[in-house]
Amino acid sequence: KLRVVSGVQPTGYLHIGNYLGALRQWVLNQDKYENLFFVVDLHAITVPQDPKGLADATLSAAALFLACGIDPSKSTIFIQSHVKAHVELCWLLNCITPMGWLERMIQFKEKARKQGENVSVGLFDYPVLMASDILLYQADLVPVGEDQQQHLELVRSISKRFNSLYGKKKKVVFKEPKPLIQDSTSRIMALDDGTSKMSKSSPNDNSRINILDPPDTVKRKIQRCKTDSFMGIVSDPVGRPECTNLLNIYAAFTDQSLAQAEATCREMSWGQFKKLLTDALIAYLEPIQTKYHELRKEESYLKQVLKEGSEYASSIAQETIGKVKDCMGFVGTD
Ligand code: AQP
Repeated sequence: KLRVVSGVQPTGYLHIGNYLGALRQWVLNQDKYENLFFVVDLHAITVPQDPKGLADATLSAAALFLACGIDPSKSTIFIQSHVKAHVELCWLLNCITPMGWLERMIQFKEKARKQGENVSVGLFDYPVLMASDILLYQADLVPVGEDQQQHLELVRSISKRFNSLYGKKKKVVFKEPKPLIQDSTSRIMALDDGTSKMSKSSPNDNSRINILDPPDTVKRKIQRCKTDSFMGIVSDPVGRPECTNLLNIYAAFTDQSLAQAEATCREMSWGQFKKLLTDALIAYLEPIQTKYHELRKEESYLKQVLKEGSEYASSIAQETIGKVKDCMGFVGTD
């Protein structure tokens, strides 16, 4: 089986965009690939995090992996910082990655512009840590949305560069991972602006539906979300981005195509459609939330899954680290 690695940052609590764009697809592909899914807490601290908030968001994300249907007997689940090799490989790769490659990263430029002088070295180095996450496990495929494609290209370049610098007698050290392109309809936009991505770190909690939002909160957020003054509920990405996004969400949570959802909702008023959407979301999220709260009440099972996951991941990672250090000329301990 091809190996897939993917992660989620505990920069907040997971929302329905994370669910549709990542978790749901992970679950659907669980039998097809060999999977390693992790909560990338080391990535999260590239922007400031409150320590208590980070710990809770990390465990919450891991519990949601399970609650949403990741089966630990099929997929490996762990917390990134529990496998020390991520940091170790990151340093080794830092030393072969030209600064100019990182300076070209659009996401860094955008985030750095917002943060001004306080931007950290860690944020600049984010793509090299991502390269470590992937190359450590010799991943074949990495699920990426549009915004991560440039990073994955960089990971491939780092892999090539390392192989050409240190690969012995044409033997490659790292695989060159390929993108597993995500369906573009799974890109979910914010509730307060249909042209920007729903995001867990946005300061406005009303801009997203969190997977863990109780029914009343879902209802209130949908009631208040941005709409438009056109008649009918139809998809029109350019002219009616908010309407298109909400229709897309409705289609996804009722397991229909966009065209099917449009056929049902075309003649509806906003009031009728919002009621339908609210009910669909609440019904879909309810069993996930029940499972989640069970897992968080008694955390020993969750912690055991994470411990076993990190042990298994470490065993693969150590093999790669051993090879890499050997190629680079480090003296071993035995
Ligand atoms: N709005 C979205 N629609 C579809 N998929 C999304 N993902 C994120 N937002 C959406 C997917 O979720 C996975 C985890 O992403 P991440 O934690 O690495 O960070 P992100 O992509 O930057 O997600 P957020 O929620 O926007 O977090 P912040 O606010 O911290 O930047 C990825 O597979 C991503 O594609």
